[in-house]
Formats: sequence, C-alpha cells, structure tokens
Amino acid sequence: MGMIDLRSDTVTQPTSEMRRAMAEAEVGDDVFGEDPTVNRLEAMAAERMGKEAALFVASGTMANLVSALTHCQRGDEMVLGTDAHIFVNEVGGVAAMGGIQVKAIPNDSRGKLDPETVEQAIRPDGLHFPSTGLVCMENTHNRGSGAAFTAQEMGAVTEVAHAHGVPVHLDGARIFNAAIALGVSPSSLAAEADTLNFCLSKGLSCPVGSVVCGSAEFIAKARKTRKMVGGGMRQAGVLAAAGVFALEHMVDRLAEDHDNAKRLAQGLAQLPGVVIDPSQVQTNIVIVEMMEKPPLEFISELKERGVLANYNLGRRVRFVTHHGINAEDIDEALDASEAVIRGKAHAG
Ligand code: TLP
Repeated sequence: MGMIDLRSDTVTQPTSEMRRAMAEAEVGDDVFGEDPTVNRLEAMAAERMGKEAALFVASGTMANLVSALTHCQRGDEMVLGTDAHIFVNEVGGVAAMGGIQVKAIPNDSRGKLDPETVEQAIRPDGLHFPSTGLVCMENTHNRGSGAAFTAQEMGAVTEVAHAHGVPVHLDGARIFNAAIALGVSPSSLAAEADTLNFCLSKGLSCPVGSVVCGSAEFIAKARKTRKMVGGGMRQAGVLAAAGVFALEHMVDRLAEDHDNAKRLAQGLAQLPGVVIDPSQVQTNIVIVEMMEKPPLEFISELKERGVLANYNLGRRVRFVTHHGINAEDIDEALDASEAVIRGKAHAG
C-alpha cells in the first residue's frame, strides 16, 4: 500500500498528459530568449495575472529572491509578517544574497497584515534610517492555514505602501487556490501588488517552476537578476511545457483539494486534544494544534499507519491536500489519526 502523503502539495506528480506535453515541447535557448515554450508560458502567465510581462524561474524561493533583489538595494529594508514564508522558510536568502534587512511585523493568526502596522513600519526619510524598499504579502498564507485574502484586504495594505512610495510584492505561491476559494480571478488579486510570483510545482502538479509577474520594465531587470543568481536556464521549454499544460488544465480542479481539506478538518476537529476550527479552512492547508500528544510523536505514529504529515513548529501539524489525494484517502487519514489519538488515550 502506498503512503497517503499529506506533507505538501509539492509532492504532486506530473500527469501522463503533462509528461507528454513536456516530451514534445518545442525548445530553444531561453537565455537568448529563443525558447518558444518558455515564451508562451511567460505570455500566458502575464495575461492570467493582468501584468505586462512574466519570468519563468526554478522555484518559489528563487521567485521571491529575484523579486526582492530587483526591488531593493543593499541596506534597504523589506517589511513583511513574522509568519511570511520569505521570513521563516527561505533560508534568510534576501539578507544573505541581497543585503536586505527584513523588518518582520506581527501578522494575525491567519497571516494578515494590519495596514496601520505596515504604515508604522515604513521608515521616514532621514540620514540614519534604512530605506523601506518593499512591502510583501502572501496569498494564500501558508502558516496562516492557507487563508485567502480578498482584493480589498490586500488593497488596504497596498494603499498604505504606495502612499509612501513603496512597492508591493505578493508571494502568490498559491494565488490560484486563493482565487478559486474566493470565486474571483487571480488577476483581481494580483492587481493589488506591483509584482507577484506563483508556483507551478505545488497544487498545479508541475515538477518544477514558478513565475514572477510585473511590469515589462521590472521583468527586464528581474531577468538580469535571475541570470546573476544562476537561474538562466537553456532549453527550459521542457519544464515550461508542464506549466502551460497546468495553466490550461490543472487550475479549476483545485476546488477538489479545498473540499478534501474541509473534510479532513471536520474529521480532525472531532478528535480529543486536536484543535482546529474547520470553518477557517478556506483552501488546501489544514493546520491543527496538538494539545495533548506531542506533534512529532503524532506524526511518527501516523507514518507507521501509512499517512504522512508535516511538523509546523510549536504544537502544530500541517496537512496539505493535492492532486494525488482523493476523498477516500482523507477518510483513511482520519481513521489513522483517530487510531493514533485513541491509542494514546488507551495507553494513558
Ligand atoms: N512552501 C513549501 C515549504 O517550503 C514549506 C510547502 O511545503 O508549503 N512561498 C510560499 C507561500 C510557499 O509555501 C513556498 C513553498 C514557497 C514560497 C517556496 O517555494 P519553493 O519550494 O518552490 O521554493
């Protein structure tokens, strides 16, 4: 029996049609701008996000890094929430490679930034202060249990940043999940940011890749930054073909992942010592707090029963639904979770 892998939507496998599209992709040297499939993906991405241009990069981490390096000078400050993926999970890359000082401000439990707090974090002009080079948001919010923020919620932050002449970058790794959950177009969310990236290699099931979107001028600069960090790929159309396929065929089905996540959350909420409010589950991420059983113990016993979940710091355990998971898998994962939890109660 295979494992039910709920660690992340990054574990998704390319479908056989996607593999075929990759195998048959027309390619060229993308550093010369001559890969027709990469060019097609970039044009499609820009169009979907309502931006002038786009840039295919290797990963979400590279997308955020290239964006931050393009927006900011060394010594600039970048404002983001303490739970932002860029702050928690990207190895301090913006500091290490860009000399960018991160100013992490408190976000709420769903990862939302308060516009007033953002405004207070923006530095005034002055000899002593770093310049605020960027404000970053994340939608959906990973550590915020996949929360999806509306254009209005994002717009309130963007308005404040722009009033101070500071650009806004959106880590939209899962922007399509946000758009589907809210029933809006991704471009309506992207409109609230100057630049954004989205990931192809998560819920959209591609093996590799993310796309940065923004103005033609920004993307031209970002292309050079990508080259600097070693991200100039050559016949990358083989990878981009998966992205083209995903944008055409894999977006609408994300709704299934959201339904499965809700089903999982509702089941987990019934278990003693497992805290989760299922009404807060909007997309494909379910984070529970383990009030009794130590989370790492829970995860390892769950693994023995064929279910994989991820530790999410503190008392938190994260489950992510995706293309490789169906409703039956969710029921099995719930049975396994119940056995692990009740097992402890018996032992105690
Ligand atoms: N997130 C991964 C892990 O790194 C935690 C996951 O399993 O969720 N932005 C956001 C919001 C992300 O969730 C991730 C990946 C990234 C950026 C980075 O993408 P990759 O992994 O492609 O570098």
